[in-house]
Amino acid sequence: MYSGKFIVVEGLEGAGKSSAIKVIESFLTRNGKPFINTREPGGTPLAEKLRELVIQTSEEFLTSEAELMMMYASRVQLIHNVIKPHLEKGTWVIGDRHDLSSQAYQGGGRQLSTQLLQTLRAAVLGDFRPDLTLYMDIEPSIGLSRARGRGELDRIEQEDVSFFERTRARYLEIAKQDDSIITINAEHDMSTVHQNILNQLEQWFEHKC
Ligand code: T5A
Repeated sequence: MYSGKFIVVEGLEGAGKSSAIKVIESFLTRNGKPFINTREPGGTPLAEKLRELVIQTSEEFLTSEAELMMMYASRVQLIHNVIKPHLEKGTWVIGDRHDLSSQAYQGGGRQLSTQLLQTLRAAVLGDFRPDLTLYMDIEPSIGLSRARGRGELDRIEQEDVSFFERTRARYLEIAKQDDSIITINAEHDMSTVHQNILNQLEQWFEHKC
């Protein structure tokens, strides 16, 4: 349908998404594919404002439902104004998180109902999906200790470990049922993780591009 392709990197905090994205960028450059990067929540001026609101700690309690709606408001702005126009003209898009994050964090972590998530996704996204998702799987305590090493924790990162265990369980459950999601063991050392990503990308590219 689109001449560009949409590759998404997903995973818990500290899973190594940023460096995984660099591996994808060099792979696309070597293969002569023009690309842009996006992040969620965020990626447009309005969506970046929503990101600040949803990630920063504030005095007012943010309900799980409002959190979910803000993720989708940000996502639909990004898809409509940035992702689809680029895919249409043949530019590839590398997404730092996308809809799977809502399924895992708000569905698994926050325990919002599957019915609410499915209804919202169908209404807002229709059948728009990434071509490939690399899910960086990591034990929450390892990811969080890496994230802590980077500095102050944001509102969501301050959740207790059981929140991230539920989030991870939902990621794994969905990844098992969807063959456009490839799970990468993110607990290995960086060079092993990067080599695994590269192997998966090469196989996928050979079959789908
Ligand atoms: N969210 C988002 C929702 O709840 N619902 C949604 O729908 C969406 C879209 C977004 C937050 O919003 C939530 C999820 C998040 O809580 P974010 O900034 O996009 O926040 O995401 P974070 O996960 O917080 O980003 P991080 O920067 O923490 O994660 P990364 O990018 O995975 O981690 P990275 O690459 O910076 O690595 C962290 C540290 O670990 C080291 C790195 O050098 C770095 O110091 N590291 C390794 N160390 C050892 N071995 C390895 N293999 C390593 N890989 C990386």
